[in-house]
Amino acid sequence: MAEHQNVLFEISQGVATITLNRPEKLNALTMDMLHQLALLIAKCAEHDDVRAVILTGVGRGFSAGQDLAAVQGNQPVNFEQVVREGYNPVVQGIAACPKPVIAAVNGVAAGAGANLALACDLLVAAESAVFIQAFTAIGLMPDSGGTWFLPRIFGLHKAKELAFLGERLTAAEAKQWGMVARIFTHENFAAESFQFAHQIATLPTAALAMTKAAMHQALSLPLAEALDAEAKWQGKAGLTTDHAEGVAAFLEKRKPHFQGK
Ligand code: T3D
Repeated sequence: MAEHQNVLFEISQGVATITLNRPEKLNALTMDMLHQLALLIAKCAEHDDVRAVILTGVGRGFSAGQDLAAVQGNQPVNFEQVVREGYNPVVQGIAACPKPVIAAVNGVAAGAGANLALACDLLVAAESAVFIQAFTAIGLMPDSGGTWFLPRIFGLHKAKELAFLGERLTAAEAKQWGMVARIFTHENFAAESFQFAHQIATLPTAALAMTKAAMHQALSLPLAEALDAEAKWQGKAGLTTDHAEGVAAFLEKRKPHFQGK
């Protein structure tokens, strides 16, 4: 496992695991950690051995968001710059990554920590995980894509309720809303999260990349243009080795072996 001070990175069986490693501060994020995250996500995007990515945390927190100690002091901090240079590249990196990115939310996810999880393609959560839009409590507003993701997941009014009140959303509630795909017990969380990611890594991941790109595109397209884009993406999907393998496996009544190509 390669170690950057507060972010760990490992690739195993087609799954890259990026782990926030500052448990004594609930993985509160520093600018250095955000830069490391952006670099590691870009590495996963490029790396042929990586077919799925897990983002998780060590200890009882996924991430408590911005390290508030780092932005408190005598000098006013330029929050616009922190958001533009720290958080936005991570969110954009996850969105642009042609590999499925899974947030394995092991515990509390607050502020930007919650919204980095929402930026991922799928979320799994420990029973004890909670999501908190903690911004209002410190006189800020949601960032890291919160204003984009929350209304899309919850609808406008529930999104505003979560953002305004900053109340805890439990893992069970998040699953009811469709935001969390699976809930695992705390004891088996790491193993079950890895198993889930590994299952996804064995799917036709080139087609998953196209699905992700097409869905993100479609969010801002009229139906006719989304249909046009779908036709183009499907044209590419139809040329993949995995498509040929999927059809052959169906006709031969066997399990397909997809390579992500
Ligand atoms: O530049 C900018 O600021 C703009 C960008 C903003 C993005 C954001 O993310 S703004 C939102 C920042 N996050 C928060 O406001 C959350 C603050 N934390 C909390 O509200 C609570 O810690 C939690 C609800 C997440 C968990 O509560 P609890 O009771 O389980 O744990 P705790 O005792 O509060 O925290 C444990 C330790 O982590 C503690 O350290 P200590 O006292 O034992 O040495 C605490 O200070 C530290 N910690 C928790 N969150 C942060 C933090 N340290 C620095 N920054 C934090 N965000």
